[in-house]
Amino acid sequence: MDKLYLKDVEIFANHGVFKEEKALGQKFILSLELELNLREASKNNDLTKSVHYGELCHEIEKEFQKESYDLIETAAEKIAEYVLFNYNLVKGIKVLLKKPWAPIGRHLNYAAVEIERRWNTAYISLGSNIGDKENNIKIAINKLKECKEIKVTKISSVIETEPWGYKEQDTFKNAAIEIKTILSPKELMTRLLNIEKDMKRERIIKWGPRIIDLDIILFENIITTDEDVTIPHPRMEERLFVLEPLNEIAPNAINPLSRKRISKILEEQKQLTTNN
Ligand code: PH2
Ligand code: MG
Ligand code: MG
Repeated sequence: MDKLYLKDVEIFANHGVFKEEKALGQKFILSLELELNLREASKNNDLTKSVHYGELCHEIEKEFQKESYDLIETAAEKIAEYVLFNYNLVKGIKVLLKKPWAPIGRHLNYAAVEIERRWNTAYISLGSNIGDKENNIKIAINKLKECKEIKVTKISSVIETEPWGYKEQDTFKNAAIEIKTILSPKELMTRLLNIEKDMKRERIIKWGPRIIDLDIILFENIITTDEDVTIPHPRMEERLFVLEPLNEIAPNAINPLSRKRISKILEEQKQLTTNN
């Protein structure tokens, strides 16, 4: 991806753990690396298809001075969020924040942090088999839309499915959505669990009846080994109720473990079910 840089911008601000730093302020040196596609801007000589680096420079200075944080980590995070929330064309950002006058009683060139944040693509499967099932799915999607760190970019239709795993329960409604998020997989998982809790989800029987279930199926091409957040979803390839809606919105997405496209996985799974 193309890059746009602001390098070594000097900004006077009051971030620091020590009260003197908050009172007196000091010099910071901020460098940004924006990830965005510059092709359209360059081909048509069109600034509206890029980021005006002059404006950006003034905007981030204002943002950087608006509040005083203890940590340069926090100050850098706020700048990354500001750019990702306010500049639509920017897909990702690297922020390098240096503090050359860090008052630590030693000479040093600078103390610094560097962070990288971006809008990642993830696919979420939704299911409900209690109450107004379709409406529960709608409510969950609306709650996701309310998070500013999440953009819902595609929504499948809602399909009715037979219960899988634990059969003695009502039929399900299932759907899938595509999101763009700046959250980590773990943070996203926490948001999903909070929405389930908000909607009074109870966990009684494994694979049993539920008001709402929100599962991360894919997150970019990440493969986790984490016990709490297993990505890709370990049973995604066996479940038509996941594959059918997902295939509607992302037939070409790839399971990084099997390296197969969703359309292919669905076709194979359908074959298996009809043969058995
Ligand atoms: N969810 C389960 C278990 N079984 N069956 C259907 N049809 N749809 C689901 O969403 C579902 C299920 C556990 O997450
Ligand atoms: Mg589930
Ligand atoms: Mg779940």
